[in-house]
Parts: sequence; C-alpha cells; structure tokens
Amino acid sequence: MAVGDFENVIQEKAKSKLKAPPLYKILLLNDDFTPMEFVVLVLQTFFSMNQEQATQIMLKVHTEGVGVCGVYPGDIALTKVKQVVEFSKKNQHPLRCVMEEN
Ligand code: NFA
Repeated sequence: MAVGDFENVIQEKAKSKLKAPPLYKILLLNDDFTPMEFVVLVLQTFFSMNQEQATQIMLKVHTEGVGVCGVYPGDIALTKVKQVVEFSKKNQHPLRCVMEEN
C-alpha cells in the first residue's frame, strides 16, 4: 500500500466524522375522527408547543391534510413517532404520525 492510500483512508475518516447526521421531519396526518383537542394535546405533550402553536399546527393539518410538527435526528424522531402512535392507540384515536428524511 502506498503512502497516498493511507492519506485517503485518514481523509475518509475525517469526512465521516464531520458529516452531520440526517434529520427527519415528523408529520401529522389528518383524519375525520381524532378530536381537535386531542391533536393539540399531542403537540403540547410530545413537541413542547404552547396552546397557540399547537392550535396553529393542528388547524394546518386539519385543512391541508398534513403538517410538520418538528425536525429531529433519526433516533429522537423514531422515539417521538412511537410515543404519538402509542398514545393515540391508547386513547382509541386513529391519528397517524410518520417521519420522512429531510
Ligand atoms: N379532522 C379532525 C376533526 O375534524 C381533526 C384533526 C386535525 C385530526 C389534525 C387529525 C389531525 N375532528
């Protein structure tokens, strides 16, 4: 192996260390059954929104069909999606929550 090859290996490592982790958008999807107040509660509980912010996002999802509730690294995004889905199921609401790479 030539000296240049080692330099390439070191260069590759340096690059991978500097690369920012991918971010994921968390989306809420509209449905006809989940009460508006429940969606507001979800946004306040899992996305640290106040009443005003939560109401604004809920109404966006209600009127446009979909809305972004936050952007997070993969592991955090996955945890939040699971929490929202579990909380919704527990309360017998069909609210859908998904993540999408930015
Ligand atoms: N569309 C639901 C209703 O009219 C409210 C809702 C908003 C549901 C946002 C899901 C997401 N009760």
